[in-house]
Amino acid sequence: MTFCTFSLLAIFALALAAQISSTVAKVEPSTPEQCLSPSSRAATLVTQDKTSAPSALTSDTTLKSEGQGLPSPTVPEASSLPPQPHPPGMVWIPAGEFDMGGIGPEARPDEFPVHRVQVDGFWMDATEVSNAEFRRFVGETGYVTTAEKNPDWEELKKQLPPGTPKPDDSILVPGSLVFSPPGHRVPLNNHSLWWQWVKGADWTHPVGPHSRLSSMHDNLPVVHVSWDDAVAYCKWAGKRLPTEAEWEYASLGGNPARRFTWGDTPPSDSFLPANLWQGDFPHHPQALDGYVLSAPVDSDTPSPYGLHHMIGNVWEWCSDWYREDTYKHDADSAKTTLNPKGPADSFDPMEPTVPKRINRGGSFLCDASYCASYRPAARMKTSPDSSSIHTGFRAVISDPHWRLLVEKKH
Ligand SMILES: [Ca+2]
Ligand SMILES: [Ca+2]
Repeated sequence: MTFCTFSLLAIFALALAAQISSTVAKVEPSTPEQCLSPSSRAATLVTQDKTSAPSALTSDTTLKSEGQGLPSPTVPEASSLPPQPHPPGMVWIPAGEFDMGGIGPEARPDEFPVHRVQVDGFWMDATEVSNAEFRRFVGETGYVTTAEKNPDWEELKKQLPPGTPKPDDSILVPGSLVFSPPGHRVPLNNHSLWWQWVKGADWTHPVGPHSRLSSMHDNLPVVHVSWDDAVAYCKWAGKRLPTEAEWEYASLGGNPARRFTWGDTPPSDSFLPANLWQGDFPHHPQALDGYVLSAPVDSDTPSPYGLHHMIGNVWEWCSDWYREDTYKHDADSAKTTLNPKGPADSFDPMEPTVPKRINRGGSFLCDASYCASYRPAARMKTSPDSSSIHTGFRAVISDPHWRLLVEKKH
């Protein structure tokens, strides 16, 4: 069975591995099938011994259109939508019920039991939040992202096993996680072989201090944003992050729960339904879909609800805390769970000291040989202070809140 995990603890785990790896033994999941994204900034930094910029990627990766194999868009009839005005850049997700949870051989234990969930209708950003949109937020508010600030050791050590020594001050500097493909085949049970904590990597420097966003990258999804950053953006925009129930329901596009959003056919080198990984993971990217890294936020064929890149491209933050037993409680508590908002706290047995939030949808790094997280039911968990090159977000708003926002603006 596979699991996806991404946390600040794992970032620190990349930071001082040679010195104290024995004190953070929980950080490295043991089976090759696990999705070994570092899910904790704290753990990555306390095991970090190299912080150079990756050499095999640039921020100028060629981007082409894609979308083969997706259903034709069938956006809900105008007559079924709430009255005008509609929020710009958002699509209406009509209220409904669905079976939430894993389907198919790739499903993981934390996706069970499958249970009936009902959600109210809501507006959802048609795309992942772009660099241009995030720049507007930063320009108006002066907001500084987590990756651009010095990590606070007093906060980080709360996520680490007692007695973990403080890393050198040279480690505790602004930075973020960057995918760095090794030059040769590597064992899949050690994510530090393809993830690097890169000093100076942040949303405007996606692969490190020597890369810099320009206007030609405006339409790429913003990355290197922590959950805290995503929530701050949503607050500014008058919106909120989706719950994982809302996210999963919206990804299905009005279809019954299914193994993949497009049906039962797994992605392959000849079937490219989303911006995922092709080639041998992680050392030999082939980008048969046109992209090694992220694609423009609206570059694929939209889903039946008009949503772009729900699957693949970049992971998307959700509002919920992660617990592996969330569904068990939801299934026990009611025949149909109404608008579930997740548990009151977080617990990940893989990293018990690290609280984590949910990410959904998979990214340009997802591959069948690894964690197959390009499924609508796949859950990833990441500490809210972590950021990486393959995680972004999109926002939602209820119709009543949108009406209030319109009133406030007039
Ligand atoms: Ca790709
Ligand atoms: Ca996505």
